[in-house]
Amino acid sequence: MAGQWSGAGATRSRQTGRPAAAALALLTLLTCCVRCAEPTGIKPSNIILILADDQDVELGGMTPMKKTKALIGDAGATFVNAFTVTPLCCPSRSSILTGQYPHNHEVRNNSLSGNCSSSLWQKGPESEAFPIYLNKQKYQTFFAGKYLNQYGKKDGGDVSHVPPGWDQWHALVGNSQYYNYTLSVNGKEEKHGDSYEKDYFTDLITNRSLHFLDDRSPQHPFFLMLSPPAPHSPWTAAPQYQKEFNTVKAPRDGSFDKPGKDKHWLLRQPVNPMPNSSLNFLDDAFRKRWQTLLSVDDMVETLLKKLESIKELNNTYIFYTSDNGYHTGSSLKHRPCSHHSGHLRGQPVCREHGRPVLPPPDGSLSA
Ligand SMILES: [Ca+2]
Repeated sequence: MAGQWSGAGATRSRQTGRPAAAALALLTLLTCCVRCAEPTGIKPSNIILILADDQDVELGGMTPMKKTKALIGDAGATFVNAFTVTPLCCPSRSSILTGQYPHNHEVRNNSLSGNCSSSLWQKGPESEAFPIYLNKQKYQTFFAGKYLNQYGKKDGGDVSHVPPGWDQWHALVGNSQYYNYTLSVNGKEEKHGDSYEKDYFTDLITNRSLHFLDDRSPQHPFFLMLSPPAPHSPWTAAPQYQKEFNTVKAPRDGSFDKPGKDKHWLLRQPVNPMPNSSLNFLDDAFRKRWQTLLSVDDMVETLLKKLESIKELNNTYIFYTSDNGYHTGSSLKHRPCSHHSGHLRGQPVCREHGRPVLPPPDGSLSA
């Protein structure tokens, strides 16, 4: 991640467009959360990492998340020029977990043959991922949500495979879903249907994290990693949000529906100009993405209220970020995976309530 630092904790800033490792920078911050407290002998800070799926910044992906911006970004810091290591779910998530670039952890794409949650990954990089370090420091660790795209599949160790370092494990089998999915709950299969109250995945992640906080041991710090499906397809919003943003359309500025005749072969593939059916699809997808994020915004608010009620808010770092960006209509219609800046950029925000957020050494987040 390369970045210009902004927000309450900002002391210096630097403009740079050089993509570097968001994952490494995030790990540095996470590690510092632990190490800063070690010499004093006091209980280390708690850490919460919320990882959205395909949430862009260049299309205004944070716009619907007013509570998250106020409660985390405005109360802490926003990294306004941040880049993921690669714009694809599984390699990016593997980097976040290990701090390694894809050429080192060797997860090349979202398939098993591309090393996504493969046995090679499980025996190698996953056995050295950062939750193991936190667990050794007596952190109570909790995961809920989408892990890696091939996680839980039969050829990837099935649901019985629980990565090391996690005390509580509620991981989605496969790729993002909102209903009708399967979880591995501490290595046991748990199937879900389509009842909003029982099954809506973003809310289930929130509710289970609240239970974990109720059951935790107050003597030790905790680490929560919450990985909601939003705003990834199939873009299924909660019932109360399905009519929101009904006049919003995908942005028409920048490279929207521009011909790519003189560009890379990939950019030359879409039909140009786009037919009305494509434009309608993109506008619909854009609205639905924002609608799904409203439940994530609720998640952030609910969590912070919970932290306040259990008197842990003043000792908790909260990080919010995405595994990769996205685009709708900018030369490539709708996909997350190319190396154009819209797909690489997310906008991480973090907060440590009660103390200044630690600034990076030179105001950037270069790895
Ligand atoms: Ca993703």
